[in-house]
Amino acid sequence: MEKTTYEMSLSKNVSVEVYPGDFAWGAATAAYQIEGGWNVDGRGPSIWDVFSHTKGKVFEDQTGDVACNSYQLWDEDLRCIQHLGLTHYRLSFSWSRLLPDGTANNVNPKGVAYYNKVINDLIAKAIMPMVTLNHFDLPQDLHLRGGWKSPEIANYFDSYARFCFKTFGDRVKFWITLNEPYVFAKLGYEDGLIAPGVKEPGSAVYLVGHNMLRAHARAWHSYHAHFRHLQRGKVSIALNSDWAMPSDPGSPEDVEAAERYMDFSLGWFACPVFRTGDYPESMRSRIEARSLELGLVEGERLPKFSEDEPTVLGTADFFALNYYTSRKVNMIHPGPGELSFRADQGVEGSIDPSWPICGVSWLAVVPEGLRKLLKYIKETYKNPDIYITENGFSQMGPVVLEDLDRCQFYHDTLQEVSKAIRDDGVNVKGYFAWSLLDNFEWTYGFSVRFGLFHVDFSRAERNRTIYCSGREYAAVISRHRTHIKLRKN
Ligand code: PNW
Repeated sequence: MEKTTYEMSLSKNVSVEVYPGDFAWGAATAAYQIEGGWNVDGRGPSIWDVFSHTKGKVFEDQTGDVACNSYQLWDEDLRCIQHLGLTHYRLSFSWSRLLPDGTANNVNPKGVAYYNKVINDLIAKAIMPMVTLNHFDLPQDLHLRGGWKSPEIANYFDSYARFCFKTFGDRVKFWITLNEPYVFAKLGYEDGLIAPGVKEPGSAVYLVGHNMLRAHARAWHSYHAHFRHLQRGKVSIALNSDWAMPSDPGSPEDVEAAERYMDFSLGWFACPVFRTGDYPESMRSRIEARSLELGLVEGERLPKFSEDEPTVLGTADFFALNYYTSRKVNMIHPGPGELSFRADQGVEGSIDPSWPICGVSWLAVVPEGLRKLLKYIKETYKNPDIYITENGFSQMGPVVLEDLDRCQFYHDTLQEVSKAIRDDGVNVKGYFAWSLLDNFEWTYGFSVRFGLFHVDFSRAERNRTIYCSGREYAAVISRHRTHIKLRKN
């Protein structure tokens, strides 16, 4: 299709010249959201199979049983990836497709063959895979053994990670251990909104977050000790964060509220890994004080890091950031009897009425928040290399293939990223759009579409059709590649 003048001008306006030559231009997906093939070729069940098969959990009781059918249609996905001209593709492994009961005692050869094909096909086209080991879909058998609440999970995860490093690490050079521990722990164990649907406010959330950090750290240390010298790859953990700004920048209370909002979201995981080896001071002191008020023992809710275990400090070779939105923040003053994460945090975020909402209600469009967040990470976490491992814009309701507002969104966002690199000196090394394809958007099912390609879920073929925004993104990548070639000559 001919490019519209509008589209051309948008992509031309992104200042591609500031991106480093080896910048990663990517898109991301996750196994349960795209693969389907939930019960074929020896795959074991995950907590998401169980959750989505439970009535009333997902929009219209939809499931990921088929989703984009990427398990059968990988060739189509590869065509989409090539069409965009991506240099990198972020996917996740389905743990229970590789190890049906979650343990390395029982390997599923068909699962290994599937991911070998995906990885080999990518490499053959000079596209670098970035692999997330676990993106929300814990094997159900491990959940029944205590799952993320059990300390044992770190052993299971470490064995799985070693299996993956050994099997695929000759070709995979970017590993993400876990995706968004904040979202998983908070929505899965505090609010009960996503799998495994546990609602134990103010307690399980910290235990699960802690075990996710322990599991991540174990896997990083395994890579570092046994694989790095041969494979020369990098390992990190994908952390999501809003950018929090004070409701009234002139109010010291609101300024403190915004800081605490960051501590309880990004800092919860980034502070142990990148800064101190422990949780942020504001988390420790608030949770302790409120525990005392509730008559609970100190350290019972927010666990302590054991000195007998490998340290979590320094267990990331780059900073993997998922950014979607921003919040205006102010203090709240919950009663002393309220046991919840929100009460511990003691702040609340709201959406500025001037920010457009795209698709889902939580997703206010604030591209400038990304630039501020990148600068904050540079200053707070020792100027790391940063990969933006997810960022995107959703549609709800009737499908619009000429999605000009999403084109505008990608344009504005990439503009902010280039300012972060050029004007703020942030080491941004890559950008992954969420998502390559419309897919199973967790509790929203297929009603929310994040893809650069539209997927027709009403047809068995699951036809993929590029959106205007996909062409826009492809044009930016192509301009960057041309620019690099010219610079070299
Ligand atoms: C991320 N929320 O998760 C995930 O990594 C993706 O799997 C997901 O599809 C994407 O963002 C878009 O939502 C989130 O409810 C899931 O605030 C839920 C929320 C935020 C992020």
